[in-house]
Amino acid sequence: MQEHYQHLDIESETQKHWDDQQLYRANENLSKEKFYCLAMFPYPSGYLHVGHVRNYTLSDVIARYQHLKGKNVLQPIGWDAFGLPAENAAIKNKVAPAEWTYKNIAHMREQFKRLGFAYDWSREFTTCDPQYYKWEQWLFTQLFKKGLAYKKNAVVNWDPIDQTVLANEQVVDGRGWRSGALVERKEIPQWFIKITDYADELLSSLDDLKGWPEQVVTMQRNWIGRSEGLSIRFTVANQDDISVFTTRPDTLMGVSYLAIAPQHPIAIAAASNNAELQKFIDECRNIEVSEAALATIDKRGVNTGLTAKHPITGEELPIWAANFVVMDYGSGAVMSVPAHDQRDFEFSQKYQLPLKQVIQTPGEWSFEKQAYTERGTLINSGKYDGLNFNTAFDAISADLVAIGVAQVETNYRLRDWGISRQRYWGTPIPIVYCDSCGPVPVPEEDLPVVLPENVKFDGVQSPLKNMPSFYQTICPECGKDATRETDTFDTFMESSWYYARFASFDQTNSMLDDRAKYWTPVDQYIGGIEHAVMHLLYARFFHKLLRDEGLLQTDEPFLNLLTQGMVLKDGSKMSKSKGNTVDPQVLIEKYGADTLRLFSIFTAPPEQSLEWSDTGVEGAYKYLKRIWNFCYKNQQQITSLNATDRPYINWQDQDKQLQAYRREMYQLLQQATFDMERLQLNTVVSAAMKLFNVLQDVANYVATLPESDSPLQQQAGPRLMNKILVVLIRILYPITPHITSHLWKELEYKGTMHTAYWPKLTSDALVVNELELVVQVNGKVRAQLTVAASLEEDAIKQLAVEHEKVVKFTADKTIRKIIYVPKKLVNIVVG
Ligand code: ANZ
Ligand code: ZN
Repeated sequence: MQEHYQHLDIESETQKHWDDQQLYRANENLSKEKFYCLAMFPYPSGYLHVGHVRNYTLSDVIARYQHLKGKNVLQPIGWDAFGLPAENAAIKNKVAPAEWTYKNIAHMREQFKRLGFAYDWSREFTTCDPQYYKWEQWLFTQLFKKGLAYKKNAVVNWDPIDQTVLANEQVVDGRGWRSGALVERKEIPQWFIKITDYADELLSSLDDLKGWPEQVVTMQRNWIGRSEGLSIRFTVANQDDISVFTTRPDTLMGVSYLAIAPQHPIAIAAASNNAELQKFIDECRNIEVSEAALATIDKRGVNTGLTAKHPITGEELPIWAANFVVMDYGSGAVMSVPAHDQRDFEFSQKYQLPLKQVIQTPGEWSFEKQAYTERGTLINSGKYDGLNFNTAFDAISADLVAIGVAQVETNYRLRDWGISRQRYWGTPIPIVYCDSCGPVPVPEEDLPVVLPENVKFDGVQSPLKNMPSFYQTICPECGKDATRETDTFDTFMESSWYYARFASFDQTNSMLDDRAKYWTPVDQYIGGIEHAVMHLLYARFFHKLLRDEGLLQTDEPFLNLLTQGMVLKDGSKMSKSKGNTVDPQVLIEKYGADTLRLFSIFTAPPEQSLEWSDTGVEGAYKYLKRIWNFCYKNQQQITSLNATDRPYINWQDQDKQLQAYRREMYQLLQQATFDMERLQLNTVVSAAMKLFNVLQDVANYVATLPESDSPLQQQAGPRLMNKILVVLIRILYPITPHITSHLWKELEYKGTMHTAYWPKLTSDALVVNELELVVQVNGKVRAQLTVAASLEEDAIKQLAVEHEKVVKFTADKTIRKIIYVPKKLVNIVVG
């Protein structure tokens, strides 16, 4: 054993051993429980940053821990290779996106290897490989045949100078990033996938995602945005009826006007003899109407001059075209209730439209200032007076349904997923346009439609658009001349199913096979909160599409989700422009991968942001050096102990102080195990650090013990030291796998680190320092719980809640409160 901790030698030697032995190759094994651990795959930007270090270390720690627990673990890695940065680099540096991307991948792969992640490298793939995107194209053609993929007009950002479509990221302050031209909005035909067909299921199966952060579930729920309401028909003299969608039919008697979208057919019809209205409609065409914008835009409108009949009072209500009404939600028309809706209120103030209060306010309410938007008891509503929201909703909808002017309706905020991109560096959309047959999907035997990689950029426009060798083809149905679609897929398509492809990575006959049914769902998924909506929603959607193709058998792709926090420097996000980035490569050289891994795990709980600090990194390095030095000093004693058969020690008969140290070890092990399970990984390191202190205390104490005649007593001290060390090494292994694997070998422990198990708690270990607690549910005793006395309150509560005898009484209830009376009882209050 080397006297000093030589991280570079140790790490390269260990990594070589892993590679040679192919230790992390995964295979299907039905005799073991599987564990699929996955961190969101990286975009090959070209260099490794500290955010990567954190993200992929978290995943690796979990994967290695699950392996120690005896699970059959899969941890793969690949590259999310399509996307705009490659194109921008191509335009700037005159290098083809493919070449740029492959070079970046090669560089980053080496950097990843230096960090010692337990990947099954045999499964590595990149999404720009035709063998990968072929199956995405195939799936698209299946969706097309099922009517789940369709084409319609949609608005894009148009750069009038470069004559090209811009991605949102290429629009800077409303101008094209290269030309500086004011970006226009233009309608062009684009492909969509019907995610709205799955809206209900995407919403309801959120309830099954118990292992997801509540925050992410809520964001998805809001994004899908389900609204239950009523569609009400208003008649308009000499025109078609106008349907409005409302979630507040209880306010029907407070309606003072109708507001319709500027693109509403009635507005367009009315504009033919109303120049002011026509001008307004034209102006609105160029304004973006995002959800967020809607609430805050300056409310504007024009009276159409038409009126609509109130279905109950018969009153004639003015119809206004208004910019706060969007055409593609509900029916593009609103019954406006200024007293109880803020947008309607602002509009009515501006155009002096009447306001009628129909909901009682709790106290005084100044209707000059704002609307009262809470639900409440109805007033000024004739026969409906006195009803509350629910009874009014039911009564009014029953009456309107009875006279045939309304129906109950559900609407979603979620829109169909527009997947066409007018960019080059993406998966070609496998469609051929034929004058006789229309759009024809490319047949399976002609897939993949390969993206030409050797291209030159002339300006920003996709080279495909000027490449007859790509787009000229013949129709697969009638054989006549035809042209290919030159748009490519949104790159969220590739990241929506890669997790499943890792299982069937080398399958050439189908998109997925039975191995995907074995490995999915992913047991632990790890990634940034910035993917809370789009990526995670699209992947959930794809999982259901693949299930409905018969390729998968579960409903959800990711069982547990960990969203790691950001890495900060001096309190702010690291960025090249701020000049506060840290290059992990330099630190790997100087301190080693283990130090970097240890630092990024120890410094903060996984979900919280991590403040980068050079002294922190230095501290992690010192800790590993101290462990190394301890092992070096005691190597002889330990290896000789490990070489002999060791007689059984009855610890009850041993020195009281040694017994106390032994208990401490098991308490720390219990804490570390508990924290590993709940992914509170930073405190696993705290436990390991405390354990190392105990180890040193034991060593010092043993040195003071007098010689004993009993060989067993003589051995007890060293045996305990050895035990603590081998527990410590295994607790640290998932976090710092190189040094621990190396020490395992040097100290001649049985087998290898790879075949070792996570240390078990010995049943007698905590005897003296254990607590017997009573667990109650709603005050009734339901279980007894034995815990280490040192266990923290949170951990105790959690163990109580998870106790099998307790679960029976809480299963279908909500836990309201957990009361802990120290050393006596835990009372779980459910309702
Ligand atoms: C009358 C009313 C009275 C409304 C009231 C609200 C409060 P969510 O929950 O988002 O579904 N609305 C309907 N279609 C619209 C469109 N195309 N553009 C803009 N606004 C639209 O919101 C439903 C409510 O948003 C509907 O209920 C409607 O206004 C408005 F005191 O109807 B409400
Ligand atoms: Zn044809």
